[in-house]
Amino acid sequence: MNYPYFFLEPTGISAGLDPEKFKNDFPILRKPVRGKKLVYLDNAATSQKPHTVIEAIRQYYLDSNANVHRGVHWLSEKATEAYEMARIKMQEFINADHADEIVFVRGSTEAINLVAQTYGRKEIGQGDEILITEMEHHSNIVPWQLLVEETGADLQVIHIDDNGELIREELREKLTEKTKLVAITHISNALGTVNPIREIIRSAHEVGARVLVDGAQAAPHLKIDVHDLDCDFYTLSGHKMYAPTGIGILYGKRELLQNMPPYQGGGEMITSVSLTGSSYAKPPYRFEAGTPNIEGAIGLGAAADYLNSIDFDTLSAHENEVLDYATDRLSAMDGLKIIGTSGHKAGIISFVIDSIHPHDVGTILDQAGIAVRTGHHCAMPIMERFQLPATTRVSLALYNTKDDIDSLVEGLKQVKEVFK
Ligand code: C6P
Repeated sequence: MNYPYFFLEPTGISAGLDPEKFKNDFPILRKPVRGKKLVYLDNAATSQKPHTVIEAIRQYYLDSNANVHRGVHWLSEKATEAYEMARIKMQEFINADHADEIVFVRGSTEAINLVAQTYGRKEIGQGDEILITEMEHHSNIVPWQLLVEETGADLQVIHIDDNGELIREELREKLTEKTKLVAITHISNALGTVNPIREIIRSAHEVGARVLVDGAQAAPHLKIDVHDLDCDFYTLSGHKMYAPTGIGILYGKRELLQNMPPYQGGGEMITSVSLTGSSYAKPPYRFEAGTPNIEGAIGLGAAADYLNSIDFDTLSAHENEVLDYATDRLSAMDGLKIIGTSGHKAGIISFVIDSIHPHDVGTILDQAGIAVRTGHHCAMPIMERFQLPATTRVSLALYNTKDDIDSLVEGLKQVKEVFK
């Protein structure tokens, strides 16, 4: 890869994975919180950002800030070059066949709404079915509820078992020729379950259904290969994979995007406009109305470079080792119950402890400098399934270590002490 000046070559990362060295790549991790060493275990909400991402954005503003696709001047050319290079980086990151299959959006939420409001409105109608699962984030439920209200289509749901895995028989029963779209998460944000999406995509295609995969939680943990998966749409939120907030991508197969109407109207998504009508640009520009998040796209490209510089097998092995260690240590605690016990998990552990409210757990851990998320995690149907109001969730990134887990366990002992 030839790095222009705004994309710094990621430094100090190689196949041998040294998480302590990774911590040095993330400046915020060296800053104390409440006078304590920060133990950041809320990565599924948003990850911290490496120096190379922060620096790419800084360099962009220092050297080439201008609007994209609009100016003939030097700065605008530089900004456009950086923005389009970021698209190519994301194409390569997920192994899409073409750069025009990558639409920049705000994140997974916007990507799913875009598909619902364009592909969905055009292709799905009365009598058709959309198949989702009980483990979806609200972002992969509500857009489809809005669509079925509008179109008269039907929303079908695959439920989960006590381990937090999809019930396969329901998949077989509910996937029929009426199914027009399957919308499924790659990894559950509240349970950590990794779904067998390759198999689901194949089964869906056999009945003629299209598949949207919500990859918000997968991008930081798994190597994503949309060509190999053969999914029709894949969504991704940059801020969970070490990039800034407010940027993500929608991947769509070229022939699908080409047949989808625009999502929003405005500048840059047209080929011509008169007062009586307009014609629309080709994808991906048709779906990128208005001035885009240029700095975000550049930061996302830099995050893809950062992840690409690490061998994914080594990364997964490290994260799984910390996950297994955390699972063992937490399971050994009296009164602690893990919610989501699938054998196929990545980076996430939800739990309840005694009858202590998760918000109290989170507040006491915070006093010790430990950041976790508590609540329903925007996955209320999962809470209902396990008859819980909330859980405490620990979510890992590549910079987390077994030491972080030891600190967590010590923190939880303090929580138990307070509520003894
Ligand atoms: N989950 C969490 O703490 P956005 O907000 O658009 O970047 O991502 C939405 C989203 C979609 N799908 C899944 C599986 C997700 O986990 C998320 C975001 C965060 O779990 C914030 S609620």
